[in-house]
Amino acid sequence: MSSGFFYTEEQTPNLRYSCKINKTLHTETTPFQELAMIDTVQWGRMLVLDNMVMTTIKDEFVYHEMISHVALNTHPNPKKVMIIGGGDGGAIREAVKHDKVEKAVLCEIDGRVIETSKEYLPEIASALFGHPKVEILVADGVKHIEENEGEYDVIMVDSTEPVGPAEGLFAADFYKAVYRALKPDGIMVAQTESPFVNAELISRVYKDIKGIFPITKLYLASIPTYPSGLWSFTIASKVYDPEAVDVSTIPERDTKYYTPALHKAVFSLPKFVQDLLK
Ligand code: AAT
Repeated sequence: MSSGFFYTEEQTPNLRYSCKINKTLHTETTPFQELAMIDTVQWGRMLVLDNMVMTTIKDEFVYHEMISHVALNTHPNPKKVMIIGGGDGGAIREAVKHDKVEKAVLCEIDGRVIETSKEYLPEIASALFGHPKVEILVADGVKHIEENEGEYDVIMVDSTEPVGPAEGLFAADFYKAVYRALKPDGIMVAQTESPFVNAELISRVYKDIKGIFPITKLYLASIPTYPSGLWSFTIASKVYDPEAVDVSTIPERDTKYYTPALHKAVFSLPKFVQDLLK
């Protein structure tokens, strides 16, 4: 919903978020969702899907670095990586920074997200312009994961909220299929919403994933344009413990949020978040 000079999002029936607009650059109805590109004063250009902020130029680094580098620095040899969703290209841009990543496959259901991100968010979509390590599939991530077994070292679930096309990406059966699609020492990471706004979802998803993978952990990052500003990621691993990584061996990379010290620190959770995982 945009009224007057502000973009306003109804984050929950009790919570609205507004930001001042310079210009609405593009709107369309894709076969999957309502898509908008809005230039905002505070956050620069913003991708909005179904009236929810997906990413913005000014704060995208937090989400994209944190969904990718924790898993990729935990796996000793992440050769083949899958990103489900993530059509803006931010997560795959981070993935290809790793020398050991030989191939990064993006499986995005909505080709229009990819095309409009290349047009309006080229800084985020930089790896989508013919990068040699990148393969792009326009397909349903649930189906792709079900059809591939033992294929990937790391799978990142960079999905929209659990409504519409992304509903299946939060289901226990999907996590079982992710387990099968991973190699015997594979790692998955998923964006799992806000501990303030989506507490029940976090508890349920964590329990489901913990029932499937031997190692399951949750970590947090501060993302100002998402509901409540505090965001969670759930990481699950067959062999390597993300908290046990010797962070002194992590090579220096071009990041703005992630650091090796932070990699350790993010697993120290506030008490109310620990309580969601019991
Ligand atoms: N990189 C941050 C942006 C996103 S967008 C998530 C993407 O997931 C969208 O482009 C959407 O089209 C895609 N998607 C949804 N369902 C599927 C599916 N079944 N298969 C493949 N792709 C899918 C994430 C924002 C996170 C949180 C926002 N509050």
